[in-house]
Amino acid sequence: EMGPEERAFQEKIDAEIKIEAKNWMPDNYRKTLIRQISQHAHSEIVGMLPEGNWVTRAPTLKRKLQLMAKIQDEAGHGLYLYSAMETLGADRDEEIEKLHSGRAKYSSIFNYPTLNWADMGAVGWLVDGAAIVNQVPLQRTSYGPYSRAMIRVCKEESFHQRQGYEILLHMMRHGIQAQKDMVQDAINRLWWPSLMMFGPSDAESPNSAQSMAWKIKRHTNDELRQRFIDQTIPQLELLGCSVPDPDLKWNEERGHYDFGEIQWKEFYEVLKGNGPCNRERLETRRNAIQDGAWVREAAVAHANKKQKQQAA
Ligand code: FAQ
Repeated sequence: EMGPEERAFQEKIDAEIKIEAKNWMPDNYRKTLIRQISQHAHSEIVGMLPEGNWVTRAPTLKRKLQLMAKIQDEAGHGLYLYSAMETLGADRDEEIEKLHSGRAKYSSIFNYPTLNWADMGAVGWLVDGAAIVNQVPLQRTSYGPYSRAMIRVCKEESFHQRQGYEILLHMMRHGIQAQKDMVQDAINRLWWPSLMMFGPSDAESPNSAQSMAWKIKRHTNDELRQRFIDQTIPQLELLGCSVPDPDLKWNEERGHYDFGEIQWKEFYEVLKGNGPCNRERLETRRNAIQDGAWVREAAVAHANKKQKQQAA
């Protein structure tokens, strides 16, 4: 049974009026948003690591600059999202501590290794591609600060997606056979994990129904996964590559691609911390925080000194 405050809140949602930080909101709406936005922020930050792996080995100066720019964009997205999360009263240090102690989730995709240069293309094309399909509707999410953050983030993600695709197209059009093989190998390894980014199937998604009613999510996990596949396969064909799915087939009647069964056992293992790189990713993040402690201390000391000088 809804109280009068909650009824007024739901009416606003139904009328597509954004909820702002200082507005009344149900506790669970706040909690759900803190959960989703913090996981999203952690994903952006941990998501820098698989690509960071290739900065020193990018094949040309231009590729290296592009890659560094992309990784810096992801850092920006993370900081932007942590700020959106703080508007809900969550504490950034606490949430980051949950990540470092393995109590917070981040996207499963970043627990897979990046083994060859074509992975930088495939991450941009598939991972940022999946991120865009998920995030374009989030520009209309009901919480104002999150929706506005998504507008800028989506613009940058579409640049990332194109730079990734261009890496692969270049290797396929101008590469030697070994380089073409690297492209196919990267797609083989990253295809299924990219589909898992959209989360469990609708029947197994505990949060979807309430998040849809609150318009935090605007489409279900399965709807977005299908949209991603439908728009990605023509791009795959232009590359002249294939995906490791013998069941992938255009279904004329549905007007969508049919596809094979996702290995959900693998997905849940990765969520439990048992993916190929989970431990390495968290260790890298913990070390980064420790190694950067002196910078934060110096910044605070400098700010204090400035303040004293101004007071004098
Ligand atoms: N990995 O009930 P649902 C990027 C969890 S893009 C790990 O369906 P929900 C850009 C889920 O949290 C990636 N965990 O949950 C980039 C829940 O756990 P909880 C980040 C997953 O929230 C590119 C449980 O399973 N994007 O970073 C995953 O309604 C390249 C049950 O699931 C976002 O976060 C998964 N794949 O729907 C950066 C987008 N899927 O908390 C660098 C915003 C599900 O109950 C380089 N988030 N779980 O314990 C969302 O849209 C939603 O949170 C979903 C999940 C769709 C991810």
